[in-house]
Amino acid sequence: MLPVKEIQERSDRHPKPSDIKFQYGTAGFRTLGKTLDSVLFRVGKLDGKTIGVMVTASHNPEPDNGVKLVDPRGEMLESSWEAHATALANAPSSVAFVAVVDELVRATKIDLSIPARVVYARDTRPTGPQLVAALKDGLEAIKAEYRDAGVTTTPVLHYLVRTINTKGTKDSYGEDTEEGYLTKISDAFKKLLAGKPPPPPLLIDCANGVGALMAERFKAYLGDIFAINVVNADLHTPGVLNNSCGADFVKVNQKLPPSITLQPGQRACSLDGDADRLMYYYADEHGQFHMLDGDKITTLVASYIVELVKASGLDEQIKVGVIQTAYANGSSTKYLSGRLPVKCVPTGVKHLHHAAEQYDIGVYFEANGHGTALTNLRNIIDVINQTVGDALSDAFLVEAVLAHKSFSGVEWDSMYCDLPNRLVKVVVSDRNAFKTEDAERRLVSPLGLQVKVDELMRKYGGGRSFVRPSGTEDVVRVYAEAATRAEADELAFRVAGLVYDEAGGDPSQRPK
Ligand code: G16
Repeated sequence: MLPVKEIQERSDRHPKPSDIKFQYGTAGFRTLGKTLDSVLFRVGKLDGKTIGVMVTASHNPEPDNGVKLVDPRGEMLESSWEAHATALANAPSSVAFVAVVDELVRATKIDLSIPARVVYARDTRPTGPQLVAALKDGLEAIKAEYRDAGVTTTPVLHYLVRTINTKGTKDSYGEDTEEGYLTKISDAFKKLLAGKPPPPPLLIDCANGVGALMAERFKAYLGDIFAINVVNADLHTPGVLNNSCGADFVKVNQKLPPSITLQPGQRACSLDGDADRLMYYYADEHGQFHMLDGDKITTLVASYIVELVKASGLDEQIKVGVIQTAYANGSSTKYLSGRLPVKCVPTGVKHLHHAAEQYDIGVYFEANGHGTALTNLRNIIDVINQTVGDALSDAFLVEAVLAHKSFSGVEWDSMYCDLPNRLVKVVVSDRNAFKTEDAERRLVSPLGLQVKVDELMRKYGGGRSFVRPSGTEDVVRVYAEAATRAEADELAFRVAGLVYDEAGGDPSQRPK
């Protein structure tokens, strides 16, 4: 039996704002933190196995917040649950909310005699504590068993969910603690580096977010084998999170955070606000910045894995594949397609991860640095978080592969040459008017807009552009690449102009 009265009474303390329709986006619910109280009260209601709730808005500005839901295997919530989560979040009143819960219990045959189990965590955003309190109230209302994992990274929460659910089974993934996570990854990294010269110290930009806590903790576990230098680790000054630093800043602006200076030849990387994205870069001999994004990481890791598989004589038995999105640089797709199967799926780790599972070894990275490799190859398996992209574990993987290949940033970068590209955000009145097909590479609505984008693309040699609504910010994104930097910029801004005109915006705000 549902404790209806209790749920209703408590739900009344967390009313849904009547003027907001919550949308389950690319990575869960995400909007201004101060409007999310009712959403937090209402999430986290599955049965039996433990699920995870991460309170974070990742790369978004500090005032935003959000929820990422983690399924019992430690992966992103199964798409079929998104509709249920959306219905729960949007029920207009506590009475309607109870009705939706009741319907959900019936439709999905939830056994109410088994208590729901939830492990939750939050990043360092100022709205986190209040949203966690709303979540706890919701969990108590349905008499769920819960565990507070405190302030930690998204990948650690994914790890905890997988370890809790596999504890004592043949699939056991490790100890269900932060120490278990740190030990598992650092031990595997040390084994991979055995007999190799230690990599040069790595500067890690933590976006002034929770990744700084974990990066600091890793130091003790890495011992003398690998030195890391943690920067942008200010967790107290208001407004600094993801501000002019972090993986998204580097990828979008294609430059170093102003707070960082690199010596010629130095390698460094940036995480995002919840440490599930990784962006590498290095300074060449003239001190010039070069970005090594998710596509470069895919290429490095996938090529290394293919070499390992071949060297072990297993290439007939083991199928290796790469998953990308429309944002993948055309040169990376060309380079990889000549060597192994490459598949394109819509933006969002939830799509990439599931496609990667179709291979014996699936390597996926979004260009923006979200990714991992799903593999059973001995030695490298444990350094990689198998549940979700994990910036710190990915950085260790990169360093191990570079050590094995005796590569510096320069050799890695020269595997292929990026096509110049540009990403532009367009603010429109209704991003839901923009609908896509073909793994987000083509627009189906607004009607006729794709034809205009095609016409523009044809004017640029090697030009490629696409338009898609963001699932994490209230904007439409435009990506363009072309043979030269000037042409890539021009194509991006001309397509952004088309989008803006179509959406009927104020001419003074038109992108230029
Ligand atoms: C989330 C998703 C990523 C996606 C990114 C941007 O990242 O997990 O898969 O690439 O949003 O999505 P969109 O272009 O739809 O806004 P994060 O790091 O913000 O959680």
